[in-house]
Amino acid sequence: MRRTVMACGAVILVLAGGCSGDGPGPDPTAPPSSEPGGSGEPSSSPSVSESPEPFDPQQVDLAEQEWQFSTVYQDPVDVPLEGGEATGEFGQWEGKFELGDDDPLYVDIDDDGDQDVVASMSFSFETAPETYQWVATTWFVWLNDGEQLTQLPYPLAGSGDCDTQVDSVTKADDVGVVIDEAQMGWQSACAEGAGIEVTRTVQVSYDTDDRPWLVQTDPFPSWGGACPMMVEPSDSGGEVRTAPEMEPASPEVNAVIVTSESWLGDEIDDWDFVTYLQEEDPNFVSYCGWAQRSN
Ligand SMILES: [Ca+2]
Repeated sequence: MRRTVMACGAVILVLAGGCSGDGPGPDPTAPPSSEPGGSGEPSSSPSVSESPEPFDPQQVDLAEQEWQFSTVYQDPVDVPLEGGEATGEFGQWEGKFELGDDDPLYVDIDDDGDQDVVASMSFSFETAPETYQWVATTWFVWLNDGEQLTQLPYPLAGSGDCDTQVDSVTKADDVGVVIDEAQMGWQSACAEGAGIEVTRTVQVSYDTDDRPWLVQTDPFPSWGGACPMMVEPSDSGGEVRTAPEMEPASPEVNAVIVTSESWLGDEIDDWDFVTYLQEEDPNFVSYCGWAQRSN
């Protein structure tokens, strides 16, 4: 509706008062048309709403937005989409960014009453002129503050070559979204594919400074964003939290921190972004969380 209001403002300038809104509707006695470009009365009053309609995120064209693209491994780059596409550098590659194949999901992911958006973007690198090889698809949250959408930089979920594969991101019955995905087995070959199925429910929660975080709520509290797979076991101990300053992750089962690589570890002062296993999990499923840095 914001756009309509602004258009109405422009009409005011042009028609000198045609948008004042003091009448109930178009004047039925007005002539059906006036001379083009004439300075007389407008042919009819533009329709006027009594009050602005709420911001509608479905009116935002994600194909024409400035995005940030990242995977859980590679840090964000700015991607100004035009017509749903852009070209540019990502990590070591030069290639093409595109809106993901699936339709945007409109869901109130932070439970504040305003509909937010979950949407995906893919990156393919150019191996030869006009020849592309898919690298990754990442799902992101765009939060609606009642006036506009703002993208959270953290990947919600991601599919990559020889990595986790996302099957679906759907609306949860209660709050948030349900992500069905499959992880690679630890030390398994790429050809074996991602065979360890994981289903997790994720919402956006706010800390005491009102910072938004992706938080897993089911099957247990944990980081809700994409998670790099474990590289190797580690001796690191310490408590893991769902997000900095937030509740403990995996409160029922001991979290065993393992090594992994992610740019998120450089994002927040005094907090490490970690991959952990749940103790005695035979599948070595990787989960993520935040551990306070011990200096
Ligand atoms: Ca919301």
